[in-house]
Amino acid sequence: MSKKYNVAVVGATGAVGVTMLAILEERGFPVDNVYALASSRSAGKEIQFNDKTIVIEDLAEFDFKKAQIGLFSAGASISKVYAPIAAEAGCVVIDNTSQFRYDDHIPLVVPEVNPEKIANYKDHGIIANPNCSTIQMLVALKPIYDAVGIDRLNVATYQAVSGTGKEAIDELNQQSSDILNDEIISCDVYPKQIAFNVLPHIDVFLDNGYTKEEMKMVWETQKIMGDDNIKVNPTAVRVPVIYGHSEAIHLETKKKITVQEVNELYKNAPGITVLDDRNDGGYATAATESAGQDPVFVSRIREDISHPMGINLWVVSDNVRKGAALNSVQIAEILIQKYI
Ligand code: NAP
Ligand code: 12T
Repeated sequence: MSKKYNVAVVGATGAVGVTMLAILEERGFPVDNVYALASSRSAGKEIQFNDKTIVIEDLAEFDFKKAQIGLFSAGASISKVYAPIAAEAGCVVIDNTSQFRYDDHIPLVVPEVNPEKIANYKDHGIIANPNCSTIQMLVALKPIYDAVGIDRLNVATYQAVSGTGKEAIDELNQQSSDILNDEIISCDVYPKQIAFNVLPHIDVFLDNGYTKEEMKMVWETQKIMGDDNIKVNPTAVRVPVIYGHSEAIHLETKKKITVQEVNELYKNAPGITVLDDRNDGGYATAATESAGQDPVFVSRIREDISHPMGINLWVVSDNVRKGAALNSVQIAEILIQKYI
């Protein structure tokens, strides 16, 4: 009989945690016991996993000696406290928060880009999962980077509210309904109206005028590509979409590459689906193609008419799946195939 693993999902009642459980089930991950952990508010509630009823447990009371793998998505402050405790107990942590991503000794992994870094889990027993916007961008850029190099990129994101969590999904739905019914709206999660609006602000503002979400794309791209010289100029924007981040990416490559060559590269690229018919509707959008699906969709591949080394891409993917839960489960699959 092949080996089975005990898996703890931390933040199991959240937008990402629920999807982690669904993806473990869908992909037939070899689970022996699954432990669904959340705050004391959720402890005692029941969920279904592989036709079994699982009772949600309080994270604060859980003994991590019982698990070999911990999938964490309950926020950075929770990971800061509990990931080292889990790792110390012998449970390898795959962490979805920003807590450990920029630590030199902790691998930051996109399986299609740098799977070999998973081996470094041994340093601290923790592997970090990148930010959703970085993951889908790097899946799309890796084939081009390997073929011709990338000097610089400009990117504007159009990010779904599910990236913030379940309360943000509720806020978008409630504001939309209130506005359509001529009621007064309330803004609790975001500082301004998100329904029927666009906000140039994700995560906190930093001293350089960029937001932390924007700087994550800079720091994480350089770390994952292993290239401190790649220049990244991001603008991260929240849009009233529930699932699926979109990105307009403008690349400057080191050697000239044509649209036809990019299409050729994408034919054998893992995790990518090209949809680029250059006619009405012949492109991917967040709600119609990416929501609930695994691939990173690439559309609108064009040579930049203003720059000799420029290529433009439109990249769309489900932020909760490939941007978080799926990427973590793919890391766990490699971990068990090769290392534990
Ligand atoms: P969410 O829908 O708000 O869910 C938060 C989860 O954390 C819930 O399960 C919640 O449990 C749990 N939690 C909160 N406080 C806790 C505590 N004191 N002890 C134990 N569990 C606690 O948020 P989400 O969208 O799933 O995101 C969760 C985190 O994942 C984010 O903060 C972020 O760090 C990370 N994330 C990463 C990415 C990425 O880009 N890779 C994307 C999205 C999210 P209760 O239901 O009991 O409150
Ligand atoms: N603030 O994992 O609000 O660093 O969309 C992911 C998503 C932080 C993270 C968001 C965020 C993260 C968001």
